Amino acid sequence: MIRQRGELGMAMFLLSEAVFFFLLILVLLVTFAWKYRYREGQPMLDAPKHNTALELTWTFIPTLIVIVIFFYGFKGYLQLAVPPPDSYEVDVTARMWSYSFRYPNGEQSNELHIPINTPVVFVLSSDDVLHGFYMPIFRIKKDVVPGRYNKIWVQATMPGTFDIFCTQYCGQDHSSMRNHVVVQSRADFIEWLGKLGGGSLPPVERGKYLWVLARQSGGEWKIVSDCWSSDLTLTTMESDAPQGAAIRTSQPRKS
Ligand SMILES: [Cu+2]
Repeated sequence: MIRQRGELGMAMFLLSEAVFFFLLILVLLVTFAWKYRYREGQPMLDAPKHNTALELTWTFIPTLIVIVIFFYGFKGYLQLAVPPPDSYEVDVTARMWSYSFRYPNGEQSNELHIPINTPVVFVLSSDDVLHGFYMPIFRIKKDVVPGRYNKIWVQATMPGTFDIFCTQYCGQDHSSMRNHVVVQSRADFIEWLGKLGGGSLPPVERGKYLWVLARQSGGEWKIVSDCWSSDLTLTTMESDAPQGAAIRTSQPRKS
């Protein structure tokens, strides 16, 4: 997620915190080094060996602080890990050394396009080895592991074209395994999706694909709204689900 506001505040907080503790530790270090420096003729005193009150204090207070930090961290982790239920779903397939993207209407592209202000969940799979799906602009990175589906989601808040990288060394052309994500308005996105039109598959294959898609999703298949899909076939296959909601589930999974 792009959070422009708040990011500067967070950076200032971290910086001031770092400066505060740096100065505190430095001043205490110099002060005590000076105060307890070696002096000729001064008798050596016994150092204190045990202080229950002190030890309880420095155990419990940090424990409480760590619990609070964990609570906020876990909240953030859950937000990152669990996509909103109405997310738009894009399948990302990684292979040596490129990405391809498949949208809920079955269309496929080599460049990623997503609509703005919409939660988009990426279902990651690999055709061969381990890759790392990384979009620095959204501060998200997730491994693409052969034999399993990983998920990561974003909600873009500004339009533009941004980088996608692979972060796992996946062979000879790993460094050229780069791509782009184009964030565009919903209208532009739908227009672009429509232009992929008829798609990458020949008609017979496409029919088969749509049939499998509808069969696999069974009763679970909820939506296909006109505004999201250039694909009327799927909409008419729909039986009792409400019309006009966003697309939920999508692609037939490789078995
Ligand atoms: Cu890779």
